[in-house]
Amino acid sequence: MQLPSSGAPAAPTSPAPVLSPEVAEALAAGRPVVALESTLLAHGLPRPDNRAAADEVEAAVRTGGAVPATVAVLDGAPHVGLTADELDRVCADSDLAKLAVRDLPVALALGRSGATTVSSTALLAAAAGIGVFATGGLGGVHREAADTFDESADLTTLSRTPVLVVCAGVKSILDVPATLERLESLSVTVVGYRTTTFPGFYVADSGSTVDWAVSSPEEAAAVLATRRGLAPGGVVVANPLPDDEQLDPALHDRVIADALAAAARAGVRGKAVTPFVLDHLHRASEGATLAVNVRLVLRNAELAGRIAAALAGVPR
Ligand code: PSU
Ligand code: MN
Repeated sequence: MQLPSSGAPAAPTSPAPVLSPEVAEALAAGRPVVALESTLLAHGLPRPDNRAAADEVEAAVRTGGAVPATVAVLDGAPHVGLTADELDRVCADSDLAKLAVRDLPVALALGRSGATTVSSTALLAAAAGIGVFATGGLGGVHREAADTFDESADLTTLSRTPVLVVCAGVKSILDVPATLERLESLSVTVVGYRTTTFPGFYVADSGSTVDWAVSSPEEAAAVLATRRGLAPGGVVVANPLPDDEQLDPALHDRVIADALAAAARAGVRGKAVTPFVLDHLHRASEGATLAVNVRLVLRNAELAGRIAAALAGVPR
């Protein structure tokens, strides 16, 4: 299939992101690069296991045929592509801030450090000219949103940022149908990977469906390239775990209900909710949710690598 131009349209930010040497070289040569977020490492996975996961996720991008570029803010500088020492720092620091787009100006202006969420990673990836990005699950509409108004800035950012995000749907601690409705209102393109069943993060089926499926990395790349020519905003590629790799759905429903009740009892609010609930799940399931979480991120990273390779026109 002949794809339209593979380079990302310029979406410069000031200050410009600091690129690692490998990422700078790959981008200059037009080779495929995949952005990775750091919030899932710093706030979604427990220390010290998160450090090994960081390497595994980067290796999965390479298996897919692209160069990994983990994104974070270090001492006020936005970094796209981290060295091993920088990954050590992001994974070890228990005080690292969680930075969505609205937090970036403060961290950059005041010389602070932080992990980037889907929203801020998407912004910085686009600024660096990277079109493809992998995460675990998108943020979205929280189950109590009718009372709390808690909806992740991931959604509004994807409505204006020209990136393709590979994810296992949205985190199943959220209100999945409401999140899909918001993605529709925000005109974010959503496709399933080889299925119209919308995944439920830890489980293969969220109970919701999407209208479209792509059947190959080339088709996903063509959708992104076409979106860029049409309208601002991004593409979500929802990549479910295979049935035999998902969390047992009965265990899933039980531990999620417990974790949400614990968050409510503890009075956890705002951006602390997602890390609190993920941590509770990892402990309540004796590591089962953690293993599945890492597995789905690895699968998404590899698929993102293949999509980035297709976008760059690299034959595989
Ligand atoms: N995917 C994971 N684990 C995570 C996240 C995604 O497997 O921890 C993070 C992402 O960084 C996402 C954030 O942007 O959770 C959403 O947080 P909030 O609900 O506060 O917007
Ligand atoms: Mn929130």
